[in-house]
Amino acid sequence: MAAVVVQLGQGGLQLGRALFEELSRDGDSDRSASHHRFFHSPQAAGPGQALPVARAVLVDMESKVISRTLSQATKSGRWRYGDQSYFCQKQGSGNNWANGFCVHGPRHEEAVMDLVRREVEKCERLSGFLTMMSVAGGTGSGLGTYVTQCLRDTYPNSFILNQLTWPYGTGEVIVQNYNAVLTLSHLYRSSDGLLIHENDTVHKICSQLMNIKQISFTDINKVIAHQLGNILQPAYTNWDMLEYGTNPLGDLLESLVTHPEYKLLSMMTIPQMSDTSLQFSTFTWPALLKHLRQMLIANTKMEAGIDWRVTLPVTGLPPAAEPSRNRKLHFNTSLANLLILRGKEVQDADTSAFKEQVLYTSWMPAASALSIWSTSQPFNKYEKSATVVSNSQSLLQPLDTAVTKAWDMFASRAYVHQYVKHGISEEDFLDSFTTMEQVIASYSNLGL
Ligand SMILES: Nc1nc2c(ncn2[C@@H]2O[C@H](COP(=O)(O)OP(=O)(O)OP(=O)(O)O)[C@@H](O)[C@H]2O)c(=O)[nH]1
Ligand SMILES: [Mg+2]
Repeated sequence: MAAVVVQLGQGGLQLGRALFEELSRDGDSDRSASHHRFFHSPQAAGPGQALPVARAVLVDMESKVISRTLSQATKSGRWRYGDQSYFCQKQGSGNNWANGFCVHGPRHEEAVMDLVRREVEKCERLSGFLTMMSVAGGTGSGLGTYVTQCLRDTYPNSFILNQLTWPYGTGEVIVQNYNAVLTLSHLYRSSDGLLIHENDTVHKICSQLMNIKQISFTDINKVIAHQLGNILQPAYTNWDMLEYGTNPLGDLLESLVTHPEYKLLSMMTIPQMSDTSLQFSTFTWPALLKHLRQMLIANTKMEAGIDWRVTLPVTGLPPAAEPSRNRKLHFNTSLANLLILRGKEVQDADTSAFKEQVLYTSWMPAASALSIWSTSQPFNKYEKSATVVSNSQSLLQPLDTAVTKAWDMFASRAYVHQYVKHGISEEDFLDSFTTMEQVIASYSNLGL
């Protein structure tokens, strides 16, 4: 089954291109299956026209990033975007969610949905949509939210996964927390799952694991694209029965989003390192899985600086009998996890440590909370890699911080008039805050 990727705003355009680049580079994996999911092959019309074409729609309100993205893709020499797969205007949304959502959205709905429809018609069977955007600007976040609602209305039976880039905490955009709150609260109604990457975390991966000195968005996007590739490339959803996952977005969402109140997904991958370090490293499944499990329970999204003091309570003991350190160092409680293993000797990997009930909220039986995908095909240059996509408390902290900061600004009505001007009322803001408070409360309760 194929998926259509909808890339919106600067962040979505740049990261989306990095994703197709990563998928097109993964030459070792099952080419036809992977290829078919995200590319189609047009009838060759002329020189350069025979390259695989990404199943993508690009949308931005400025033409600059679109034209750069299109030409960078063609320059790869391995794939390209369709000649008429993009929509752009002359002026961006000025980091204003309301401008994207209330103005550009309705105005350009027909043109954008027309592009989407044409891409959908090229899919023999549609798995669903992967939309990619940052939550801090105006176009990706505002227009992206609007387009997601249109997708939901037009394709009620298709899966929609929104990949969202979370801004740096220190922030380049003064109203980023407003935009993030408005995006999440609205997407919570129309999307099937929100997979969030935090720029701060990925920046740390680039500096501490990849040893990059001057970190650019290109570096950050490569890391995120690698993580996404790990979940989107083909794998067996049931190794013992040799069942092959045919619906990349549906399989993922059905494993992880089992309750409409919980749609926030985060992910961690191991190993991630520079090419130089990789040459001198060997990996074993027990070591990889031990580290990945600790990353999950201590909520460290990278291998460096894992806090090994965070432990799970010993099962069977009443809370009072537990060593006090267990209660002090809060661990990350999960609702559901998807573990994805790629590489040599994958059949020997012992995954039982991810199946323990204490990892999961009490009302979710571990047997249905954990899904495992695996394949002996290595992914890109890593001979073995392990990834966990998690529906857990791991995003509580960035979410709580953004909502608190946005609320503080809203209390003094800072910048609110600029949103009202474009059609968002104070009431809408309040509704969004209420939705987010509810989401935060639900995730907090997982740990009780
Ligand atoms: N990871 C990543 N983040 C990006 C990239 N480009 C921008 N961002 C982040 O995205 C946010 C800014 O949003 P943009 O995507 O530039 O905004 P936009 O959607 O184009 O909206 P307008 O420019 O307001 O029309 C900031 O938080 C940036 O950190 C990128 O290539 N990769
Ligand atoms: Mg922009």
